[in-house]
Amino acid sequence: MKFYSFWRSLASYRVRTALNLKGLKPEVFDVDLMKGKQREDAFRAVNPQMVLPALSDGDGPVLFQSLAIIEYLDETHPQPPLLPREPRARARARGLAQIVACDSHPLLVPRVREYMEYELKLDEPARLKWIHHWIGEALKALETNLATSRETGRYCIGDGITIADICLASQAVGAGFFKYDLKPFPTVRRIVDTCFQEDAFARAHPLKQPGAPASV
Ligand SMILES: N[C@@H](CCC(=O)N[C@@H](CS)C(=O)NCC(=O)O)C(=O)O
Repeated sequence: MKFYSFWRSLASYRVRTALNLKGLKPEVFDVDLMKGKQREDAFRAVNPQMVLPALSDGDGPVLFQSLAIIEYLDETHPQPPLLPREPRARARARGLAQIVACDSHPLLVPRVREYMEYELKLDEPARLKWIHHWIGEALKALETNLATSRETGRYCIGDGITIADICLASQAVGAGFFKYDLKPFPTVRRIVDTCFQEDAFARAHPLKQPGAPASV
């Protein structure tokens, strides 16, 4: 397997966690988002969307989009499962994951931040206001769901790690990157702290990757 990623990429962090949980060790190719390497021809040939992560498995087509890649890994390496078996619980796991990966994170990615800066000419406080707003909207939705659902356990769904926990951890790390305070979200914090105690999450953490700074 070839895994195209970058230490700071939250979507790569999601896939890296899933790879660790499955005990998979792909060859890692670093694409430096801070140097704009995702837009160079070499990576454009891998993923025409010019975003991370991407994964190639053998000689099959390159896979893209973190949730699609995680579900592929789950289907091809079923243990440990990253989706609950029961259909309603599966839908809830996917729904929680999508709050992060489809509704919040896409509003903060480099190309959106760059568009705000260079096209819309928004200054840094305005850009940060946007980022904090959308991080907070997702966290409020996640906290309310997790705190009020009887299905919430040690993790988002019962006592087993799912795709929802992988995404929740990436939301928390992203909040940290942008200095967004998690104090008002006790259930989110409890679950994320539990995840971080797991080796698969700890080893996948963006700041533990080669080339990452000690803090951001
Ligand atoms: N929805 C995508 C997100 C892809 C994405 O935007 N990735 C970011 C890094 S986390 C990226 O490569 N951005 C490059 C850019 O915005 O130019 C997924 O979950 O895989």
